This record gives sequence, C-alpha cells and structure tokens, in this order.
Amino acid sequence: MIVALAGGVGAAKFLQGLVRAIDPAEITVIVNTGDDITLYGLHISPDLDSVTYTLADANDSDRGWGLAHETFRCLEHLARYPVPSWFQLGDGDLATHLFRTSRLAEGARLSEVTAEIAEAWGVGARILPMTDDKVTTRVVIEEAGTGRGMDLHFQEYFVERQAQDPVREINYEGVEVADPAPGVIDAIESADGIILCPSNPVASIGPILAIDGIREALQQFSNKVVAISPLIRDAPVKGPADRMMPAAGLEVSAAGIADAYRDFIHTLVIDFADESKVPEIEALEVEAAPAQTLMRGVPQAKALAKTVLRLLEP
Ligand code: FO1
Repeated sequence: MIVALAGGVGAAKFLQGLVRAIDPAEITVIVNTGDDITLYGLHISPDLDSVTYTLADANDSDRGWGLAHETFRCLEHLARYPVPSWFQLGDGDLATHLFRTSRLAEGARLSEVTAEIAEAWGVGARILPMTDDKVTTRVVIEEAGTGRGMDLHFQEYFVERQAQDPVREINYEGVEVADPAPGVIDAIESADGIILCPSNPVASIGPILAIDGIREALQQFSNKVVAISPLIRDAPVKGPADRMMPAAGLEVSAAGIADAYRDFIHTLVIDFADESKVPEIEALEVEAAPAQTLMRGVPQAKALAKTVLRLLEP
C-alpha cells in the first residue's frame, strides 16, 4: 500500500500519474480539509473534490479546480442576492456540495461521505479526509493602508483577495481538538511507502501534519517517506506557497521544503533546475533526488510517480 498526503491542484496532478503507475486499489490518499468552507449553508471541500474529480478524469485541467465543461448558471442567479459570489461554484460541482451537506446533516461523517463520493465517481484509490473534525486554515494578513492585522479564512485570502496581502501568520483553527479520520494512522503505519505530494507545505500539507498523531506516526517510519518539492527555482508552480512560507519561518526554496519536513522524510525530490541546492538539503540530513518535477500532462506525472516509487523500493 502506498499512502499519499495531498493538498489541491499540484497533488491531484501527481496522483493522476500515480494511479497509472500502480494499481489504484493500492493507493490511499490523505487529503487536507483546512481549506473547507461553508457557503450558502453548503459544506465545500475543495481539496477532496480536486483529488476526486482529477482521479475520475473529470476535472478542468486548465483551471486546475472544479469540473470540466462546467457552467455557472446558479452562481449568476445568486449574484442577484446579497450573498458572496467570489467563490466560483459550478453547477455540476454544486451537486457534490449538496450531496455532502445533506449526508453530513443526516449524521454521516466526512470520511464516510468522501468514500461515497469517490465511489460514485468510480475512483479506485481510497480517499480519506485528514480529519472528520472541523479544522480551518486562517491567514492573518497585513491590511494595506492601516497596517493592521486581519484574520481571514484561507479562501478569503487566496480567492477573494487573490493572495495579494502580506501574510503575517497562519493558524489551523480547531486543530488542537481534532483527531485523525478513521483509517489515517493505520494507513501510515501499514504503508510500504509514503509520498508527500508537491503541495504547499503551509496551506496544504501543514494542516495534515498538525493533526494530533500524524506527524508522530510519520516520524516513526521516516525510512519510507519521500516528499516532492512544489517549488522550482524558488517559486511555486501554482498557488501562494512563496507568500505563505516566510510567515511559517521557511525559506522559499527546495531547502525550505526540506527544512519543513526534515524530521520525518528521508528523501526530497527536487527539480533538475534546483540541483545547486543539493548540498544545502543534505546538510539538513535529507537526501536530495533531482528529477523533472514539472508536470505538463499525465505522461510527466506518471514518469515522476515512477521515480518516486523507485526511491521507495526497499
Ligand atoms: N480557486 C480559485 O482561484 N477561484 C475560485 O473561484 C475557486 C472556486 C472553487 C470552487 C470549488 C473548488 O473545489 C475549488 C475552487 N477553487 C477556486 C480552488 C481552491 O480555492 C483551491 O485550489 C484550494 O483550496 C487550494 O488547494
């Protein structure tokens, strides 16, 4: 069994390659839910949905999130009313949120509903939320003009304000009382290999590691944990990692990624373009494995997955 820790877009792209490199039934994906947001009373789990839709080959690969061939008629009508409409919820995507929300209202756990949604989409890999409890990634920004701190939901920072504000602090609200979802610790303990997908270490992987017991479980098995850097030439392929990492005390570089995970990974896969960083990474007692990490399409994602699987061979 291979376990992957995943955030949104970058992770989903990599997983599209992983399911083509090994039998999807051999894969468990543990997904960040710190980005989850409630809008119009609907429970939206962007990273769970990005992973599910992508593994079902139903995602919009240009946008990186949501469904292909999506329409936004409901959102157009919602804009008539005094409700926020900055989060682009597609009509097809809304069906997922309606189903998830109604099942949660009936008393189902998020992990149960996630499995039901994955099955409905014909996804062969097991998808687990990091927790069934409510954990919310909050970003304290510095408000332009006043210089005052402003505490925002991650999606308000990232989507509504386009990640333009200087970031002071990131908090995972609710994490102190959250437990790993059923199956998460078991999956880590029984895995043949564990992969940290190329995701934002602060917004995507950080919340997963902050859940009680997950980082500790990984530390026990560091000989079987490999991470993939989401940065190339000190910049993220997509998303706000460069704007968030300094606030978490991390340098925006492959070495900064190694630093974030140094207590539980044995190897960090970095891009060939970052080969000059190898000594810095190895000084942190992390092995560095240069590869082509930019995934323009499924063939590159599969090649990267095969490279990582080779690194995990005993
Ligand atoms: N990202 C955006 O940049 N703009 C959007 O309007 C947006 C809507 C959206 C709706 C559903 C969904 O599952 C994801 C959506 N995302 C959108 C992506 C999401 O904000 C991020 O990709 C993740 O939260 C970060 O991993």
